[in-house]
Amino acid sequence: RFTKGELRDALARDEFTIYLQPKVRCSDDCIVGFEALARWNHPTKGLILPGEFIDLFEEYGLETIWMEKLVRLVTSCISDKLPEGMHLSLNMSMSRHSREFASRFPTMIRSTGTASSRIVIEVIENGLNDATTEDIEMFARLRLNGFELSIDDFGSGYSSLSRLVQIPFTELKIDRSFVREVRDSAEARNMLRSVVSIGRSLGMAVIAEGVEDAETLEIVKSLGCDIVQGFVYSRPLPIEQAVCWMFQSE
Ligand code: G
Ligand code: G
Ligand code: MN
Ligand code: NA
Repeated sequence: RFTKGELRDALARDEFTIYLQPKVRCSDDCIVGFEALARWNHPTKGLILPGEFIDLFEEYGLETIWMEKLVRLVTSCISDKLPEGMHLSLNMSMSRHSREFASRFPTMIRSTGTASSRIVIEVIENGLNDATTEDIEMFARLRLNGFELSIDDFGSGYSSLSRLVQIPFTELKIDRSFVREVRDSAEARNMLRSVVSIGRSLGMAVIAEGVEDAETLEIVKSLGCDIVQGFVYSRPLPIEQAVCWMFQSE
């Protein structure tokens, strides 16, 4: 477990970055965008995954510093590295600081010149349990300002289905734990088919995440998923490598 001092110093030394994982459209196998995933290039311990530091940012009051960095990385990636039309997804928690920060997204992004329609804001389903009226209004404002909104890890949390109606999500990401089961379980396939139908009927793009093999890929395609994200296409890669991968797979 890292101390506040360690994380603060690492932020100051700019040791955090993002890796990118492609999102591939099922209908034509085109890359539609990438998800940005936080990574720590530790000087002695090597690459550290967000499970070991993301929650600590919140606990230590360092979240805003990371989010400022994240927005800089995301907007510069969009304008310098990605072809026109491709989007980049970022993850936000539902902590107080992170919600305050997100309410400033529209002004912040406008000043960078990046089109807000190229940014997808992913919120994990479980974070929405205690969403207040103000939170719902904040998401509505983000959507009105052009941002795409994604409900992440859907099916793993306990948010009520009414959240799906109250918040104008444009994308629904089905949790890996369901996707993993579809090859071997008819129940999981039925569940996935139902979730696809819920997402579709609410006008959302449905993403299967955590697809690792060709057989699962065929199944989630046949069940009507719009987009796939998973090791079957690529692991999350450093920015430059992701860009190379993208041009090679054209
Ligand atoms: O990157 P990995 O592949 O290990 O991601 C693990 C988890 O960390 C995912 O659930 C993802 O949503 C979360 N995560 C990754 N990057 C960020 C980030 O920048 N902010 C927040 N809040 N969560 C992130
Ligand atoms: O934000 P979210 O929890 O959706 O973050 C995606 C997480 O899923 C990251 O930790 C990423 O490394 C991981 N991931 C992406 N594709 C796969 C996959 O095909 N298999 C597994 N096991 N994990 C994956
Ligand atoms: Mn995510
Ligand atoms: Na997820």
